[in-house]
Amino acid sequence: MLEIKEAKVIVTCPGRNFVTLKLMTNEGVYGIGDATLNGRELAVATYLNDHIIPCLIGRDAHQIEDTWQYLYRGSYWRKGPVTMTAIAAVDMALWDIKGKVANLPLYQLFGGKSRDRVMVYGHANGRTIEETTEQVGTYLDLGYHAIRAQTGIPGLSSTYGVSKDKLFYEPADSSLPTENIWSTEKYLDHIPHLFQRLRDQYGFDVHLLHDVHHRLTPIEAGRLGKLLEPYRLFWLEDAVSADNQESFRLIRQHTVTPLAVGEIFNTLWDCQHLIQEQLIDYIRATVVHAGGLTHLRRIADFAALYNVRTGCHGATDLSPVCMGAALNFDIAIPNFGIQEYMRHLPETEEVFPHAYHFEKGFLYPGDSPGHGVDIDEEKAKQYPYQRAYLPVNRLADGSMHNW
Ligand code: EZ4
Ligand code: CO
Repeated sequence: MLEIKEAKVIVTCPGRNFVTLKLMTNEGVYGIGDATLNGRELAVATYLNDHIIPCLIGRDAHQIEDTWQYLYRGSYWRKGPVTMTAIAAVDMALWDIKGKVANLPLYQLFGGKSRDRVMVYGHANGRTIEETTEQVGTYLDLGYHAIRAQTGIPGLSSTYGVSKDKLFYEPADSSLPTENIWSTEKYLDHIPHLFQRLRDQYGFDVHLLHDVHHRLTPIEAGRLGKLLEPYRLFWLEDAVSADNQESFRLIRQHTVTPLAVGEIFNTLWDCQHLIQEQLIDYIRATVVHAGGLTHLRRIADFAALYNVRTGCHGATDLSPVCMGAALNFDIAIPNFGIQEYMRHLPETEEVFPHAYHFEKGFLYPGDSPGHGVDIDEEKAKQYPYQRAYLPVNRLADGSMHNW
């Protein structure tokens, strides 16, 4: 039997924090899984070290489904970002092992390629519409076919999605949460001008996306979707918080702008109604935060029944390990839509050598066995963990708002 013999959790900060689980077997083959939960990294490390790893030693590394069920049902306490990220890490590592044993890239185990390449989008952002427009031009020059555009809002000193660095976006910027101030009124007045400018300058051949980052109410989101209809967005992301899935019904009643949501979802239960009632067009759950490949494939299959396509989260806090796993998933499933891709810093790339590569707006998973991503433990040791939080958001009167 291929037995899990040893496991370790590697916490490293090559430009930002990443948590990685490494599972070793009695036959020498090992697998790795991403376990990074931005701003709550050590909670997952503890969950793995103290509560999961003791149960894994001696288990059959080939029994991925049974191990998933064991960790999900067997904990009694289901769901939640910490639990599901920890389960995802185990699941990714076990799929990696299975791929290596079979000597096949994971997409082959998922039924083979459904497409030759994976369309990705990057984040263009600037403090002003002019700056964002310029940045969209830079992405076009890099060959992107899809670009998310965000801009600073006049009268607000900082806005979600606007960063100092251009091809790298890191919102977890401080050892205690930074405080931002938000105004929905100012935002709603400004955003349509951005997309008008972008369409005037670049036409309709490029896919444009926008992320609202959970800041509107359903009726405000309906209004924004309607205002943006002339600019034909690929999607409007996280228009409202999806704690209440019914919220999306109200948005749908007012706009045909396609809707995407799900980067903070952990299970199929978070999007069951959104999918079944066709209230969204793209589901953004990804491997690391939604219970791994085993559970994400289940979400995607369910979504396929309702014409909902995938658009996996792929910001910088999703490690190259998650990206390698996501790309093997993206290239294999029938209802793939798009993959988010924010570049990692060179230090991160060094710690995580990977088989995937970017070319002219597409990512290719490569043909290495498993998910095709490894970790250089010696290099990882050079970058100790640094506490970093995502910002918090308040309205002008001091009320807490969604960040
Ligand atoms: O703010 O990944 O679409 N991407 C995003 C991200 C999230 C971060 C949070 O960790 O909304 O930039
Ligand atoms: Co987002």
